[in-house]
Amino acid sequence: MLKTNAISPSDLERAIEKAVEWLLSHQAPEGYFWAELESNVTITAEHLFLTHILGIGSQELWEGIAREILSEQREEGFWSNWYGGPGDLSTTIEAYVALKMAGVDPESPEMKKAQEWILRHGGVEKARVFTKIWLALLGEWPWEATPMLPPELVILPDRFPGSLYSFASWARATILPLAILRVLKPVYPLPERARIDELFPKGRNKADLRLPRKRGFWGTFFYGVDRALRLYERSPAKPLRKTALKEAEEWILARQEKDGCWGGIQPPWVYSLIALHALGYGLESPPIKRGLEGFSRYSITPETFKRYPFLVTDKPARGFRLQSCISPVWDTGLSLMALQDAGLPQNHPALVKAGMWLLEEQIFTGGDWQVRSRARPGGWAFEFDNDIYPDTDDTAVVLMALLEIELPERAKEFAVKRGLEWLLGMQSKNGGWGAFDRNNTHFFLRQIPFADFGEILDPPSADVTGHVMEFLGRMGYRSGFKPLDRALHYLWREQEEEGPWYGRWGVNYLYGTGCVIPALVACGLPKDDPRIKRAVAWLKSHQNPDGGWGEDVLSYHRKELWGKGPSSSSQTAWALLALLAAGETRSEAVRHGVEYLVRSQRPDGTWDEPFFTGTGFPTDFMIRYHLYRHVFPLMALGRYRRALRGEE
Ligand code: R19
Repeated sequence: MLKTNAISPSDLERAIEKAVEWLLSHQAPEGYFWAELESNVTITAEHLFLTHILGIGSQELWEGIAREILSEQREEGFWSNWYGGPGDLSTTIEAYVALKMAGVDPESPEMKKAQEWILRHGGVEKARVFTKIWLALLGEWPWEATPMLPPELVILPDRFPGSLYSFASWARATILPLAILRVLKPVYPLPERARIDELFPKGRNKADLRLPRKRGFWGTFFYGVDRALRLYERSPAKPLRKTALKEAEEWILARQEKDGCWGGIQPPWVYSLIALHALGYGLESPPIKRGLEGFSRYSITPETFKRYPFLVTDKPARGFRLQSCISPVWDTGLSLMALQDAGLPQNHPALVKAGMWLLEEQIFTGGDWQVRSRARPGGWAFEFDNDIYPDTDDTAVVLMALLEIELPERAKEFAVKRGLEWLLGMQSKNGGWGAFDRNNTHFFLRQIPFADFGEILDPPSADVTGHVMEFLGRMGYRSGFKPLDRALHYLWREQEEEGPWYGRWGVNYLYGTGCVIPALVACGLPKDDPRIKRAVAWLKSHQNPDGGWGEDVLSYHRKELWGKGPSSSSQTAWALLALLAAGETRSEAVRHGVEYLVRSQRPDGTWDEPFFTGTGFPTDFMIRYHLYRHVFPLMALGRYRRALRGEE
């Protein structure tokens, strides 16, 4: 074993103190914590497309967008979906089109390199369905060469397998406006100078217009359904069409949130605006007006830091970029957990202020999750305003964060009671928890031709289940409590042969395992349970020589990369959280991991981490939470110090 200069107790103290100070200096006056949620350039490029479609693009905005997109281009000419990742064809096409529309010279070296890269990788015809839909809107791809999406979906009975509610919350909110667009087929043509003939390898007229065909019974089945829908589309009489379009429109209008967004995320938001516009809603109509205004809180421009000087990011505002989603509730929950682990007293004003803010954010109104669950409302959502879509992950973390803070006793008790009740009512039949819905497990739907990107389902995952169970454990629930026993069974079924758990919303096995082990121990499982030991052994055997842990995004595709990659502060912390929970405080692995964190801390008290360690959808949509590099190391160091003290 490598011998390193051991860090002294005072080094540890100082590291924690500096990290606490840094975090407290980034608290909003209202009490919350908020960091950028970075994704990829498609979100920003699509914003340019939106402004073109609505006719509201300004030269200044488009130049700002172009600057942001260009600054993310890689040497080889492509754009990737995460730091250090491979080029992504659809992302590169969208970036190219946006730049060309913004007026970047197509003969410039940047554009030439991008164009050549796109052609070498198959061009427009190999892009994902979402990209083709954008190009159809811009008149650069035939609407006919996109999958059918019948708006009649909205009138299928809710319990019907394949109805709207069989899809994940984000998928149904996205699919419905797209279904409207798919039948209206509006085109908002590009000016001649911005057209993209140069992105078709065999020329525009020889493009392969066939749908990507999926294998297996359901693949063939849905391919047949698509053919049948095309026949139906040609028939002059579509008795249900008018009703369906009206209902789809109503469905969309009813789901616009207070701040004008849909689902708190960019895809349903832009498509809903375009669909409403295509249905005849003007720019001054309330839904479109509010919808457009809402984007200001999701975008990052030089103005942003005047309004939100506390917003955490390590990227300068070069112009205009858009976040796919925002995470203030999540950031606040995690920050509170970290500050408490670091030993702040429970009546500290920063904790109380943030706790009060979280109490205000609890959602007592209904939402789409009610179609599959009879629970009373009481959850939290990820964003400021996303009341129709609370999620179990945020709810569990917020509840853990609130449990010990000194808040008005009755208010806290009520919040915890209703949060707990909501979580219990959201448990899936298989014992686990999905993020936004219960029993969202109609796996055959993954074979529809539309689904070539991301995830259209929200089945239970080990990481979310871990968070909920850790909360139950902290509440004092133990084996014998039925929901907890069912959840335990679920987790044991999900454990990999080698010991770790898959990370659905974080990269990857380090995240899953970092969520599950603390949960198991919180629920009273013995630390020497052989299954916990197996996970501990796996973690120890994946520690890097520098003492840290890291895991590459490509671990989602390649087993030999599980738990492997350059060390990062958040992933090191996840491994430590698991090891500390498992009673490994005095182990060489923990000591070495803590040293890595202390040594890599910046003089200002925070950490650097370029890696994307958050997951929207494994490899298709990766996210970088700009507080992960800070809150998780602080949690780990705090718990380490507490464990040492506990032993003394
Ligand atoms: C903690 C809390 N999490 C449970 C919430 C994490 C939210 C991550 C941000 C997700 O933002 C999105 C969501 C959806 C999309 C899509 C999309 C893909 C397929 C279909 Br069908 C519809 C939409 C594309 O980008 C997204 C970003 C960790």
